[in-house]
Amino acid sequence: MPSIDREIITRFAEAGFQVSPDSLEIIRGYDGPVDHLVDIIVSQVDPSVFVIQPSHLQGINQVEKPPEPETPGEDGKSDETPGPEQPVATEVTGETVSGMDESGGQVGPEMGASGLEDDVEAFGAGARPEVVFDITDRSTCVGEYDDFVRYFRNRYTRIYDILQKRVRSRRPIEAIDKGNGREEIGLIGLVSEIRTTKNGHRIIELEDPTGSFPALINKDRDQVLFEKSRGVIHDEVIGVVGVPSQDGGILYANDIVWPDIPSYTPNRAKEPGYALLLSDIHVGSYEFLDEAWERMIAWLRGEIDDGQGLHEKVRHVVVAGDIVDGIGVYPGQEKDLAIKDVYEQYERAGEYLREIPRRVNLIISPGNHDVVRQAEPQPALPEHIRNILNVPGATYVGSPSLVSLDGVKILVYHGRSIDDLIGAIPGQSYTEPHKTMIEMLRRRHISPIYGSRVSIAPEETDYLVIDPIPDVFHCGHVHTIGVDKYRGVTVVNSGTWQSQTEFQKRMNIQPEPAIAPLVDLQTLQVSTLHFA
Ligand code: D5M
Ligand code: FE
Ligand code: ZN
Repeated sequence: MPSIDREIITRFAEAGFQVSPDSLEIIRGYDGPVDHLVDIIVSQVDPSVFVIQPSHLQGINQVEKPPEPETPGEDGKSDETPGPEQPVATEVTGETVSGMDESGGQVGPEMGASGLEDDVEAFGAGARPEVVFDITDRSTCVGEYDDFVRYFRNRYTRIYDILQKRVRSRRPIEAIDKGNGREEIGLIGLVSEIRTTKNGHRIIELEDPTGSFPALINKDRDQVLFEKSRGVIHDEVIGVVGVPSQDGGILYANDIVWPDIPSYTPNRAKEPGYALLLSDIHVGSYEFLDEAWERMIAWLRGEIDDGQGLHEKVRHVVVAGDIVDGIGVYPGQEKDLAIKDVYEQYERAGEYLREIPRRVNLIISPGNHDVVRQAEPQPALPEHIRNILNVPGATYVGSPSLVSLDGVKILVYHGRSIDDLIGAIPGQSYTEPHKTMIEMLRRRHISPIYGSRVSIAPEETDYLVIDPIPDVFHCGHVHTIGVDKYRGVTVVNSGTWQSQTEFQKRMNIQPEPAIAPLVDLQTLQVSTLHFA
């Protein structure tokens, strides 16, 4: 295989995509740097895509080349006029240049082949985090029909195993007989449809590997059960206990059982140590709160007294995604961007992260603004982005992933599915993200709904199933703080370091920025530190 092909394939694989042979040929014909092109494609392609096809490359001729790397000592200006072989000069070019000017001469690592500076001291002096599970480098899916069948079967089997002890008189769907009007049976199924009859009763269609069967929740018979059934959502796996009708065509439901977590005794660290939970830094946005960030750094370094010497015990900093603001994430984002080049955003993010004292372990997981496959589970940031970030010693994981910090298992997930779940489950809101995270724990699934805003990559194993039970569950994405305990699990949404953007103002999203939750790994108590 020609090395250029290998490079293209590798770059896409790092970002969690496969490339069709036809696309490979088109990309080969592009004369700019492959990594730049791949990043642009990755950040713009629809998240539901698993294989890059020629139709995804229609704008390829319009992809601009990245600005020439700046060398320190130069006047900081890069080539404003595109080279003669570059026919298209859009508005973005000019903006990119002015964005670069704003960073002045302070640009840290040079962009280029590796970008890595050898003399940067590595993070993490003590016990290292242990990655318990993570999709990174294990993606197997191509996104074909069979992959989805296999994926949902795996979801079903894994949640079945959790549910089976709690659903009495279990029966596979094909073995349901005509009822005698008394005898109860239990079904475990994936919710394939939810509908309301013309009389207002609810019908939940359940699927297992042997067939499909409707369960009826009568709105007049049991108010409590009917209310409970409002929380049933598409594609989750639940148990329903009830009595089959006399003709064997429907199940009259008496109870709904979620896989939920049992009352749980969490692991605790043996030695004193804290984990600082961050997310949604959004470097590159005009709204990134650099002053608040610097206050947090000053606290971490012991330059601001918190009265309790908390900073000394911080052993880990976990970032749950949206390190940078990215490009092209929402309509009109250019207007919100102080740095309009995504590589430069990562360079700056690296500078901010390198201000963190080196004694801590830095754990970095991606979000929907980062340059990586958008379909979940998201793999870790790819190698060339890590090189630009240049924070040696950091542990890069996917989203979700389970990481053990001094024996405490923390489930890190950006939180995109919160958008879908808030819309689907009654009583949820952006101001209380911990409640929605608890709904994920109850369903033992990070992102049950298929085909809504979150797109799911049909991996061989459903990495989105919550098993084993985490000690701490950490999300971000919604830019609001939420801290709670649920049956022994510590639930934290770590907010953001970005104040309200114009887009968020239009969408009526009220962020709570510059608050950092700090988890004591010995007691699992959470303090929230305010840096605004
Ligand atoms: O998401 C930040 C917040 O903004 C999060 O609460 C979701 C919300 N959001 C993001 N995009 C949209 C759209 N298109 N509609 C409604 N709400 C949205 P972040 O991913 O960090 O930018
Ligand atoms: Fe965000
Ligand atoms: Zn996000």
